Amino acid sequence: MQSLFDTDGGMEALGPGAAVLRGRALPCGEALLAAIDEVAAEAPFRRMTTPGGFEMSVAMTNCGAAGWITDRKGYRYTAEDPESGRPWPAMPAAFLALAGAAAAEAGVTSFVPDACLINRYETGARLSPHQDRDEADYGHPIVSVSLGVPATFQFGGPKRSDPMKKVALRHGDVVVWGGPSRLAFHGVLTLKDSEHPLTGRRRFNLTLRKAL
Ligand code: MD3
Ligand code: FE
Repeated sequence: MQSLFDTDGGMEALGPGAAVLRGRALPCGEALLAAIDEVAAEAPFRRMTTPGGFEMSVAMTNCGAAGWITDRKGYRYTAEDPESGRPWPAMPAAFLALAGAAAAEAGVTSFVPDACLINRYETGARLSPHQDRDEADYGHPIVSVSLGVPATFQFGGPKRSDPMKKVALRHGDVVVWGGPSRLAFHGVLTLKDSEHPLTGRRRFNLTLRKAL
């Protein structure tokens, strides 16, 4: 049985508790992108403002019981989309199935996410290094799914000053971040101009979390 800490057989360890499943979402890529379009029809992508007053270059939306937002007041999860006042769209079944299967492959049984942040990168967009600390229980992993044009992801340790290593994340790559990697600093370098047959010049990233 493979676990987060093995590197054999299609699973690559990025760090302690972080496993890359290369191409794991390739068979369902078109279904995931269709589901993203359905979510965005109800809850459009928007560029949010950080507490410091900067507009993020990455456009975001959410689905599931809880959605991650930022505004001048801070970072948090909400049950409703602040733009519409309505609940976030339901989590598509294809997201739940992929997240559960990927977590199981990495040795985490019964992962049932209640929040999915959907990030949309256009050429020039970036995500500066940060920790994901707005969830109730860091014992649950985060599953990320990369779609569309490739990006360079950087990932360090629990301190901002820890050295960061770079890894390419391509269409269909799934990463399970658990254990000591759950609170690692991470970010995405400026997206280079390139094209993907399914998304044009864009990259989408799903982050599936148990937030509540
Ligand atoms: C490592 N998103 O939404 S996904 C984010 O590609 C975020 O859009 C990036 O960081 C993106 O918060 C990276 C990979 C990822 C997600 C969560 C992590 C890596 C992580 C949490 C802890 C450690
Ligand atoms: Fe993050």
